[in-house]
Amino acid sequence: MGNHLFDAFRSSMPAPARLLMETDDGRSLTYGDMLARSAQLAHALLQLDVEPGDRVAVQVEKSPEAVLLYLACVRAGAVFLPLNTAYTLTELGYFFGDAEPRVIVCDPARSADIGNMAEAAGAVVVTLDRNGQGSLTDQASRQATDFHDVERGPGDLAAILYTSGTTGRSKGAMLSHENLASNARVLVGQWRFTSDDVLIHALPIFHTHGLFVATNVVLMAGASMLFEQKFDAGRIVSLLPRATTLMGVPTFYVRLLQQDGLDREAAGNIRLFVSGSAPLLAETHKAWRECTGHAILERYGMTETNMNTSNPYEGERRAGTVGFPLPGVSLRIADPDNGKPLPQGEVGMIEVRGPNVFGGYWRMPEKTSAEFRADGFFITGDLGIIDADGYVHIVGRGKDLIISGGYNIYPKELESEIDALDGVAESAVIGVAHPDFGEGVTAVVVRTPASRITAAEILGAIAGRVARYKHPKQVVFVEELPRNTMGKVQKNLLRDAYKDLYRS
Ligand code: MLC
Ligand code: AMP
Repeated sequence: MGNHLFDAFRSSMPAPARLLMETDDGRSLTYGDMLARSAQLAHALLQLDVEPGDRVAVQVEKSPEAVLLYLACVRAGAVFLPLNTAYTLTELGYFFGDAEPRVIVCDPARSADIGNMAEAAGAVVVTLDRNGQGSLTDQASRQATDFHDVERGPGDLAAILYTSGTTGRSKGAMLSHENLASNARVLVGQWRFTSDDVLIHALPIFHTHGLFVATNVVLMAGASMLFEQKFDAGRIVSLLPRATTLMGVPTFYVRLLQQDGLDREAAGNIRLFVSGSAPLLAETHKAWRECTGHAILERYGMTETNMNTSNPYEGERRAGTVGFPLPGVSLRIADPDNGKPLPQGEVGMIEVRGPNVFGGYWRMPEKTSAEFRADGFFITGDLGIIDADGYVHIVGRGKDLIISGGYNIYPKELESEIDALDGVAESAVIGVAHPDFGEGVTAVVVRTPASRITAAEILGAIAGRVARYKHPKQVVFVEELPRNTMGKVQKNLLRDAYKDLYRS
């Protein structure tokens, strides 16, 4: 049977001496190195008693070794479970309790704290730092450089990625070998990736965009990447002449446009700029075209589905749209209440079905069935319309979700934290237009009578509990929240009232 996903990477692997990645601190890794070192890590995982289907939870800084660990998990038949490096210990506690990992890989600086939690969860803790050093790599360095990949079929789990839930409880999206392999294969074809491509990789590798869209596509094409620890606009401009393609969230493009050196010449070697994870403003699309001569290719996806749609490689890349359903993906606009397909041109719920769509939420059968229609379509929570030419437009969200700099933030999680504070009667957390992040997290708070709680106190209280990127950029105090006749907070009125909060 083989190992479905890794065999797919192997089938397009170039000669061992070809470069897979080069880092900003001058390290390089060839495809041959990748094979040998992921084999060593796979052996190390087996020595830690990892069995097929076991979860390996990973909260580590971006490094080549972190990518190798992902591949080692695939090869060892384990389920890779990446976690945002910004997550607090409180947040991690939930993930460990829910996923019950066999192994937790973390930064040495966190191993003492995580060690205590891991013991309770029955997991073993090993370390890996941003330079690729740690107890895991020590152990791996003593292993053989060849490995007989553990057999895994198309439907076996390759990864679980947690995605925040509307009720505040995160849900683990279960992604199979075929979900990942099929999507990467389709994207390689649609975006014309070849082994000659050099991708600037400046995204985090704990979410779908940086891990699967960027890394899997590079591996599936036998291409290479300039692997950046984090996004630095000035540096990216200096790398453009050495690359052929860039993938980013809209904030990347907004920030790059502010750089002096960005022009047609600087972007002359690039054949493709891709944007996704959040809406790219039509004005950014236009400004980019004027500055570099390139039309950014916008695509649409989500953790649960990988990529669903893409603007065309050849043909018009229409600003403000996410293009056409990818080959193999069925996409319909449906009545949100009953899933009945709506006529072309009407706004409704975007629903998708295909080999890219996940199998369900980890140990949450009710939540899974609530988000699938009987005929297998997944209810994305995004509202859209298909225009007369077939382009999909995302016009809003049926879910109460904020996307800031490409990260998802569910208001409910913050509202629960803020409402629990002494001196707070209630709160509503909203996303407000933000020039850098797209949406800025904003807390609208009603104090209890006589309370003098301040914004700084509120932010201080949530500091150790929720990741920093989720923190409100501003807290505003009001006497009461607007409600409709049903008593529901009218967030649309709040969004309107504060729409200029971040405009300078
Ligand atoms: C960082 N900060 C953010 C933030 N990122 N605040 C709000 N929104 C964000 N996205 C805060 C930090 O907490 C910190 O706060 C301060 O900004 C500076 O931190 P930093 O690390 O220096 O930030 P910076 O490097 O500037 O990061 C911005 C960014 C980054 C846009 C480069 O957020 C990023 O890489 N975003 C990409 C996210 C992504 O990959 N999404 C894909 C999800 S998959 P303080 O208070 O400490 O100063 C998906 C599916 C799909 O959505 O379709 O792709
Ligand atoms: P996540 O759960 O982090 O994977 O985020 C997925 C969500 O990001 C989707 O449901 C959309 O709301 C949003 N998204 C992704 N790509 C785009 C895009 N190109 N335009 C608008 N929204 C997007």
